[in-house]
Amino acid sequence: MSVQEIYDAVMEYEEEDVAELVQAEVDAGTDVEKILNEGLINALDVIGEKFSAGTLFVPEMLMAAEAVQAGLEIIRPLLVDTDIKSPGTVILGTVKGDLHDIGKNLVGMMFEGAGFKLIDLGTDVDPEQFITAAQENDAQIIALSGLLTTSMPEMEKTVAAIRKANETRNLNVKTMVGGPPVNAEFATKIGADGYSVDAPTAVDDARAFIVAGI
Ligand code: B1M
Repeated sequence: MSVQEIYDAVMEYEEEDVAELVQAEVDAGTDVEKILNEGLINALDVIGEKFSAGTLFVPEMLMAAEAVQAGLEIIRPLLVDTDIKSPGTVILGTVKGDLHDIGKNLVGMMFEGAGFKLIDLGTDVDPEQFITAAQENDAQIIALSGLLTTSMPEMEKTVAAIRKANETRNLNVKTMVGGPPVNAEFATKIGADGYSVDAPTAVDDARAFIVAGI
């Protein structure tokens, strides 16, 4: 039994095996970060490279994603169980036109693990849905995820709509963006308040906004 076996099972799209192997590693006390990064996420990176190279296609990419999701479900309780007092409320979603949700789900789990109240709007979320959810839940932060290059203009549109709502609709939220096509420079360019490279950093950055009094 090893983390390598988890990686291999993802590469073979063996969803049930992934769940069982992750559970076995968790039971054996293996570091969750190691299971996550070396077993699950690493495999998806290689799947992505093979997709780019044309050696596998969307159905295989989807089966690998489902296998990873099965592993994440086993890890979820370890990431989200907490007694920490809520630092604030975060609205999270993948922007319009983009259906990728594994990274977003991971970000959500880490927010929950840090005690934040999380409203996860899912994928393919349009700007108005983010704004309405923030208003209804008195949120401090809206976090946008996107994996496609075409998600970048959608993020820009969404951030612009939120900034306008901050000025005209009695909203007071900070916007954070993340995902492989974006970076800090892009975040600044579109007027977002922050960019976070990964899930733990997103939590630290959100905490910093709250501590700074938003
Ligand atoms: Co898609 N896909 N996909 N895909 N897919 C990519 C993204 C791609 C890079 C693959 C490739 O070509 N190498 C490519 C995008 C190219 C581009 O635009 N530049 C691509 C493509 C082209 C497509 C389709 C267009 C394919 C097609 O239909 N021809 C299609 C688009 C569908 C749509 O969205 N409209 C598509 C579909 C799919 C599947 C449905 C099959 C599946 C997604 C299933 C799902 O999510 N439930 C899928 C998958 C699995 C991938 C890859 C292989 C893996 C993505 C992933 O989950 N990574 C991906 C290649 C790759 O990334 N290596 C690829 C693991 C995840 C943990 O990482 O999401 O980056 P990530 O999250 C990280 C950080 O980015 C950060 O934290 C996380 C880590 O801690 N982060 C945030 C993420 N969001 C954040 C938000 C924050 C902060 C940090 O807020 C503050």
